[in-house]
Parts: sequence; structure tokens; C-alpha cells
Amino acid sequence: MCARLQYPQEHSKRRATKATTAVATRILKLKNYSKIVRAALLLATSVAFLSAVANADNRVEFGITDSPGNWFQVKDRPAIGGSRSIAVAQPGVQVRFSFKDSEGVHTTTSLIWPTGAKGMPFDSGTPGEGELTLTTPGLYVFFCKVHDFMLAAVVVDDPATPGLDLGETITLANGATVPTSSDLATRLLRFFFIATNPANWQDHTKAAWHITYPSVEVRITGGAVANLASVLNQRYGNDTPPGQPFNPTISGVGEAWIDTQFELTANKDKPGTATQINATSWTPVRKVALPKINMNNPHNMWTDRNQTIIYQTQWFDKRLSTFDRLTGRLLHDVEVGPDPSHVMTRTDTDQLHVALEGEDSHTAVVQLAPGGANIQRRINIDEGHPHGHWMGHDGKTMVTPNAFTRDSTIFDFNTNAVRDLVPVGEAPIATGMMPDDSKYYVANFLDSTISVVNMATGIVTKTIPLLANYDPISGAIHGPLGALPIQTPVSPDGKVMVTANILSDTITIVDTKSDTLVASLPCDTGCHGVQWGAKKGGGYYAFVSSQFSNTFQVVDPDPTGTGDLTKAAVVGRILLKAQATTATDDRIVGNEGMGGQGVLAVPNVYNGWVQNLPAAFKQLLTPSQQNPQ
Ligand SMILES: [Cu+2]
Repeated sequence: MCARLQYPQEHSKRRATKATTAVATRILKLKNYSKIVRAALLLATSVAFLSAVANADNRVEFGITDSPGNWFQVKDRPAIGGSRSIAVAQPGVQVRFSFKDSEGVHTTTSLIWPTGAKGMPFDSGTPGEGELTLTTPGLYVFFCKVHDFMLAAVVVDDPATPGLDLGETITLANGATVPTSSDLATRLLRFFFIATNPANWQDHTKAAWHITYPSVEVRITGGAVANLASVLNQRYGNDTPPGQPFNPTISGVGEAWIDTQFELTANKDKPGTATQINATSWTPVRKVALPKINMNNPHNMWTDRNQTIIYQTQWFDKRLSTFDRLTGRLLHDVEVGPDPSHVMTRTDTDQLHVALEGEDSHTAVVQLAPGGANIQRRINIDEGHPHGHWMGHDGKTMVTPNAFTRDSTIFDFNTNAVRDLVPVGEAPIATGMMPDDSKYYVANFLDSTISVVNMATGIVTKTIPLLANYDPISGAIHGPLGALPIQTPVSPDGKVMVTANILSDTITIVDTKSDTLVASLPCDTGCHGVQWGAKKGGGYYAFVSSQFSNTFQVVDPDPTGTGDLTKAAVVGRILLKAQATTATDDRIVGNEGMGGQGVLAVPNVYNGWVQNLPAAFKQLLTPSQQNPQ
């Protein structure tokens, strides 16, 4: 990962035409005829591509959809490098985010833009439609603040310069500015081309993982021109072994549920299944697609006190559905409000609380009666747009990360009021809490930091930087790191926090005693969700899902049993693709096993929940697992 490569022509002072630059570069490298033929074909493709761009009507229209990968879909233009979410246009282009084929609420918001570009940053607000004119040449990337991985890009190219203009520097939504030649800029481009093209996702049943990038000349920092695909291949490799699935040597307890949010099935037009994995055989036992209700982007789950019901959010929709854990039979499908993201129960009452990430108003958490059949009330959290909330071990508190407003709410159920609104970092997305509620953690997605909040005072006592060991220009890595952190739960015994980081594809390990980052482990691509389950005979496993991979990983934070968290290791990689023995309520037809997001371990062994387990589950646990902390 220690990439120090420069763009091949980074220091070139040449100012050649597009064609001569490309020809010269390629012919110099050629050693035999077949390579010449291949290069000529490549060049012809690039030239044809560029002239198509020059001739196109200078308008770009994106639609917003619930479809995995091409959430933002370009209308009436060909895919570029396999992505249907990017367009090339000329200065003055009118960009419209118009038609909508989604049941959810979205925004169209600037994530990346050419530094100083006119009219930037842009934010449509909800529901996401909007129109803008882009005049400054360079790279523009838009995302949805509700669903951060929904991406659209426009390259505004000045036809008078060689190569497609990516601009001198880009500015990111968190305020950072980096050269387009930097490692951070190309990592973001790599992420874009993986996220927006399902054919680029990491299929662990194949011998090699191939990523298709557009083979086009781009003009970057200092006017250097380089082939984008070559740069990305040189910096990050390609056709690498995706990593074979393997089982942990020590079993887990019970089962792991993973929302395979992007899996496609025959009898519904919205994506997603929930996959149940036996934590002894490590095989998929069942997939629940719920075609009867056209289940739409199942994102996160929780279970009731008896562990018999799965509560399932539909993140690109308005509904919280409930199904039987053992049979997959639908029990309820309740309209709760826009974009329900996460669900958890109160340990004292077994009521469930659902965060509505699309909700603009302050009443953005919905409380349902145990069983999930009906709504009891809407809770005012003093902000909208919460994503992954967490509940206190005694059921008396709830914390929410409010994705749009750089703050986190502490709600007190004793007083039924907001106790604190805590300022945190950019795009807070998920939370984790100590088993005694002494402090909680907020993952600030766009800042790549974690805020440590004292529960009693509501004060941020520390901000843990996840990118301190990374040089965004050269790409040099000096130690553990995480970029774009998402789910971040603390182990049931309070010793360790594990965080999934989606840009770096790393799993970061934080020692909760010192609140320091002590290790990072390689994650499969699209690293997204984490929850803790019990390890047989004592200890815990973190189950880590990856949304652009058909696997999840099992992390043992303390495989040596010494408490040394720097020895944390990935001890298993489990395939989420259905097998012949997997029961299912619909036929899987695409993105098999892909889209890993929400995770749930049954039995639920977090402090406060574990004590309420039925005896049959309790007896599977050690005394210390039955009473953690
Ligand atoms: Cu969205």
C-alpha cells in the first residue's frame, strides 16, 4: 500500500497536442509489433472517445435511482470505463439532476471540485433534484449526504488543452485541498470507478480481481498528461488475487446476519437481501429478500429480546420491516418515514428506535412497540438526518450522529429530552458506546476522525485522527490508518473499538483505555459494517462487512489471549454467496453476495442485552460473556 509513485509524466514541461503526446508516450514504450497494434487500438479508442465528447450536446442529465452502483445515472450517454455515473463535457455545461426512480430522499452535494471553481460547493438540499452550470475546467464529484456512497462525476474539459482536464488541485467537502496528481486524488478516483461499476466489485470466487478504469489521457497538476488507467494500475495494482475465503479455527456462537444490500433477485425490482450465516459451519443458511413487499436496500438490523424477530430497515425507502428469524416469514411492513437507516432496541422496554436519515425535521427518530407492528411516537432529537445511533446499556440514553449538521444528540429517556447537542466532525455517520455508558464514539466520515464524547458532560474529550500516518500527496503510509470511517462499535467488554473504513479498505483497532489507534488490518473492498458477536469459549469476534465484496471478515481483537491489541487479526473470510443448501424466498439473479452493510450477531451479546437473553442462548456463553465489563 506504500505508494510513492508519481504520474509518469508529472514533471514534463511538454505542451503537445493530445494525439502527439499519446503517440509519443506509447511508441517509446513499445518493444514489439503486437504491442504497437494494441497501443494503436487504445489510441484510436481514446481519440474516438474524445471526439464523441467534443461533439456532444453540452448538457448532462443524471437520474437518481435505487440501483446498486449507478445510483446517479447519466441519461443518453455511453458508460465511461464501465461507469454510468460519469460524464465529460465542456465549460459552460448545464448539469441537471432530474428524473428520479427512487423511493428515498437524496441530496446532490459537492464532494470534490476544482479548487476555486465558480459556484462551488453545490448543495441541492433534499429531495436532491437541481440544476447547475459548470464553467471552470476540472473534476467535479457529487454525492448524496444521506447515502454517502452515491456518486456522480463530471469532467469539464477545455478542448484547447491536451488531455481531459482534472484541474491543478481539487478541494474536498471537508475543506482539504490536494493536487490532482496526489495519492489522495487518485485513491478517490479509484474508489469512484469501483463504487459506480458493479463489474469492478471484488468477487472472491474468482482467481483475480480485475478493475476496469477508463483508458483516457488526463491533464493534471502542472499540465502533465497521463493515461488514467495506467496511473491507477501502477499505483494500486490490478488483477490481484481477491483473497480466498477461509473459516476461523474457533467457532463463533449462534449466527451472523449481514445485509447484502446490493444482491438482486428475480421477483422484485429493488435490490437487497438479508443473509443469515451459521457461525459454526460459516455457511449461508438463508437469504431473505421479501419479494412480496419489494424490499428496498435493506441496510441495518436488530433483534428483539427473545431473538426471534429480525427488524430490518429499508434505507432507500420509508419502511421498517419485520420478519421471523428462523423462517424468514414477513411479519410487518410499517411506513416509518424517509430513509430509515439504523434500528436498535431499548434494553429495559424492548421498544425499538429507528433513525430516519432522510428526515429534515427534528422528529427524526421513530419509536415502535416491541414486535415492530406499530409506531408509538416520534422523538425530537433537535436535529434531522441521523444515521447509525446507539442505545445505552440500561435503555436510558440514545446517541445519534446527525449526518448533515456536524453534531451528535444525547437523548435522555428519563427526562424525555435532549440532554446535549455535541459538536463533532464533518458528516458524522455512526456511533459506538462503552458498556457502562461512560463515553461514546462518533465516526466523522468526511474528516476521517473519531470524536470521543464523555456521556455525563457531553464534552468531546479527544478527537482520534485516523489519517495521521498517511501522506496524502505521496501516499506514504507510516503506521495504522483509516480513511472514511463508517461503523464503529465497542466490544461488549469495552476493551476495543473496531471501525470499518471504506476509502482505505482498512479495519482500524482503537484501544479504548487510551483512545489511541493501535493497529489497522486489510479489509475487503467497500469496508462498511461492524458488529460484535461471541467467540465460542470466551472473547468476541467483530464481524466486518464490505459493500463491494461478496464476503465478510471475522476479526479477533485478541487472538493471543494476552490483551495485546496490536496482535488483532482477521481470522476468517466468509463467502456471502448462496450455496445449494441456502434457503431463500426469491431467486438470486445478480450481484451475488454483494453489498455487505448492516451486521447483526444473534445472540446479541452487548452489555444490557445479553443479560436479557433466553436461557437457551445464555447457556452457550461463558460466565464473563453473560456479564461483560
Ligand atoms: Cu441518497
